[in-house]
Amino acid sequence: LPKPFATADLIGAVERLVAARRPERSRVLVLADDEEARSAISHAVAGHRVEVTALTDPFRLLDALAEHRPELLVLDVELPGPSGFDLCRIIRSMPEWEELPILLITTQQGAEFRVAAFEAGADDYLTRPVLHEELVARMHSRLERVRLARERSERDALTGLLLRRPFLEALRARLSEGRRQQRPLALCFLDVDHFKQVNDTHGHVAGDHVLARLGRLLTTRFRREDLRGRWGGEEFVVALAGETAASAKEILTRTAAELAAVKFSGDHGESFQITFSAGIVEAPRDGEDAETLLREADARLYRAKANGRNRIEL
Ligand code: GH3
Ligand code: MG
Ligand code: MG
Ligand code: MG
Repeated sequence: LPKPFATADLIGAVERLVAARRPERSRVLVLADDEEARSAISHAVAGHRVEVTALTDPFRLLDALAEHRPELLVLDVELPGPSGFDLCRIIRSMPEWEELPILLITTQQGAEFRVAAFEAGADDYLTRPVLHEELVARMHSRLERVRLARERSERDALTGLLLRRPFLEALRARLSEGRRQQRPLALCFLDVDHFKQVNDTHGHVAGDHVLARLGRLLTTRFRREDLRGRWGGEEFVVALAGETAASAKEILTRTAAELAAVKFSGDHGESFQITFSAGIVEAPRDGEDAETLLREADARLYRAKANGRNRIEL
């Protein structure tokens, strides 16, 4: 179970919780040749955690996409030179921007226009005069979809935990936050014991079940702001900001006991139990950067295996 907070830790914990939940600002690129459209958009999104970059020159669009990497493009259809439709088609033909949501703004009405807009690859459109509330609502629904898709792409389907790369990125951010606040961070490296044998004896389906269950335990038995990842196969990583290696060991020992009590069932109806081994390191004591810490945690995990498995080494 998550360890109870001392009163003195409570405020810091709440602050970290809020920081962890606060979504980043979404990046929106707007291409419109009239000041009215651009300022309407900037006004409409003010205070909505959206970062707007406005552009007037259609010939600068591709450079601006590369530079700002927006999560949504708002495109004026009536432009001097290439129309919004043309630009839409060009962007859609580039693999890099295949999935970028495009919202068209136009003065044209009618079914013929709407068909042409979607055929050019737009996701949505608005007719002028633009209603601010409607613009914000449409932008946010697109951005929310983008955010959810990105979150899903960062997670492993079987366990729901972070994949290696997103875990590493988040870990680096936590480490530098820890350095600023002069707080420790515990990093645990886990590996299921004799997992090859689990697969061979009880079948792959049962093996997958074990991994999913362990993923769930790691998700529910740690604080929401702790980071958990599936490093690969049957290897997992957990980072606990503000914890020492010793306090992380207490938490992980409870998780190990809980896992050991689970009765899994194999291919032939037989039941079996599993254990894991782990190595734990503490920043900054054992290292400052992610690579050093992971290497040392892995070395301690290796020692746990050599010392008989079902063990946690500091
Ligand atoms: P040790 O106690 O030393 O860690 O032994 P082990 O058998 O757990 O280690 P080993 O690295 O030899 O075997 C890991 C096995 O994990 C081999 C691989 O087939 C299996 N594995 C990796 N990913 C998955 C998966 O997604 N599902 C299942 N069912 N098995 C997996
Ligand atoms: Mg115009
Ligand atoms: Mg392994
Ligand atoms: Mg193993």
